[in-house]
Amino acid sequence: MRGRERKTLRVMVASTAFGGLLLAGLAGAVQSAPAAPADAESDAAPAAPSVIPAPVSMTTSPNGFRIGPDTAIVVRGPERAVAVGEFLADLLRPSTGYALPVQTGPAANAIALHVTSDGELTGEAYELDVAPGVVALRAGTPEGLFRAVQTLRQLLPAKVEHDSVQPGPWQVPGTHIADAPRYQWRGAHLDVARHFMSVDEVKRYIDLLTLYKINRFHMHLSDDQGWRIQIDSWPDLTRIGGGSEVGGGAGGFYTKDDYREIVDYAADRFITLVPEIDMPGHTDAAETSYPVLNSCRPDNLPSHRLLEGWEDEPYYTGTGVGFSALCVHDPVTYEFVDDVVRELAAMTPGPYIHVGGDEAHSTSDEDYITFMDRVRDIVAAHGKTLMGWAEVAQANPLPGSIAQNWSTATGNGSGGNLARSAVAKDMKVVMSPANRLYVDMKYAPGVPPNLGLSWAGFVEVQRSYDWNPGAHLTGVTDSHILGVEAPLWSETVTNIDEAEVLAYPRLAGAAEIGWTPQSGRVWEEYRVRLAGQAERWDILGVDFYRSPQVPWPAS
Ligand code: TNX
Repeated sequence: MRGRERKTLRVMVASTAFGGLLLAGLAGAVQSAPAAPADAESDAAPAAPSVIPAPVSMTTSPNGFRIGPDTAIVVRGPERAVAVGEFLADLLRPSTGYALPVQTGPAANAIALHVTSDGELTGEAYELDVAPGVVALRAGTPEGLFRAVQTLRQLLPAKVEHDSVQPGPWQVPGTHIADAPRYQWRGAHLDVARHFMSVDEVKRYIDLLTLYKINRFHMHLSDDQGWRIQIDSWPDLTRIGGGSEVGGGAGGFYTKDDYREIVDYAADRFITLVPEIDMPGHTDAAETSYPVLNSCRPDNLPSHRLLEGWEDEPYYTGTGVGFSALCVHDPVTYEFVDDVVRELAAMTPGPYIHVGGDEAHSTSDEDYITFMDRVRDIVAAHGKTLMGWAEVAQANPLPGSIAQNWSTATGNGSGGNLARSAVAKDMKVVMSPANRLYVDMKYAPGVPPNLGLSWAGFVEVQRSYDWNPGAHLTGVTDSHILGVEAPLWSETVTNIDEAEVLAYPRLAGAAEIGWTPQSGRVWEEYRVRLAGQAERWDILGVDFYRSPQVPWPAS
């Protein structure tokens, strides 16, 4: 879609105040806007923008804005809004080569960032207007402004992502956007336990989440194959338990300073870190570190040493699940959990602690409930909201705690019973159905080679995108659903480049599922916008999967 054939993506919106959007349905996902006259001034945009997630409402007009040497970023709002202005400047300066001062005074050619208190815009909602001479971003919070900045970024040519000076022009199409998310939870999960990822790798992953307005980053910090977070009161968790990973590699762990660096990096991008310590199963690395945690097993051995073939192995480096467990009836277990949760809570500014709870196949149902009810009280005592995989709904979590549904079931299927139990217990639900949102599933047989699993089936890009979280499970509707999250388990993934092959393009779709109203999401239109990301990903060095379902430009 080139030249003057510009198009308008329009989710019909009737609103008197932006706070109360009335979606009037999608009148043809993509509508042609009148072609610009042949003599349209040179500020006309060169191509229709491919914004992901699609904004609630977006119209384009012939004339736009050009960033030039005299452009300034003008911020009105609290200090945090100035930081958002600096983020935008840091993004634009390397490729444009312009000074782009961030200032509070007026400018002739301004990108204006304004936190308003008129009450119509709340949370992550924002408005963005682009016209000759001015780009105006308005939101009720710095967070909303930050999301608006990601939209502006995608309205600019992809070459803006380069870290060296590029030739202009730096044209932004004339646009009016009014936007706000469907769900408050738009998450990405990364398993750093099966294979360790360095702080820089994790930051790189966060950078890409940022572009798509993802606002939760869930780190799976412990599993059978490795313990990844420093806990001062149990130092062998990392000294011993940090030293392994799937396949026998060296593993690794985050010091508390490393962890805080990740927390801060995410927070600077308005992303809340959700740390997970998996229990009562998936605990072999902890058991290997501390024999005292093995009082309930023969010879006080860590679980893996009771598995055939692993009797003499110092660590578990395979990919089986369900063989390990904390000892539910030993008081030391709760001293351990309390210490870990206390230290983790103290270094985690976000309100959530994820306690895993999945695949506890070596723990009886009765013991599981006993254990999780104790854990519920521990997490509450440290001032945090409990989150767990949907199995936690077997126990008695507090109202308002969160169940993460990973079942492949739909409709009335029994796999949805845990999520329905969660609803019955006044929990909230985050939807991560494995056959839609698990980005560690292969796309197709043998694709990509040597990466990904297929226990939940093959998940091509359309399958990943084309479903409605609010109509997925009978009895689990939008009033119970906090949002969506795309997990990336790392049994087969040894570094962040491999992670990206699996995550992209599907993670962009997960972000849109979480943000864009259902009526604004149409696969045939989305695949065209997705193709529009290719140039940006190429510049950012994302080794994404070129799905045959998507009309990618020739590379
Ligand atoms: C199931 S889903 C798991 C993980 C695996 C994953 C692989 C869930 C809560 N547990 O232990 O890594 O499948 O796809």
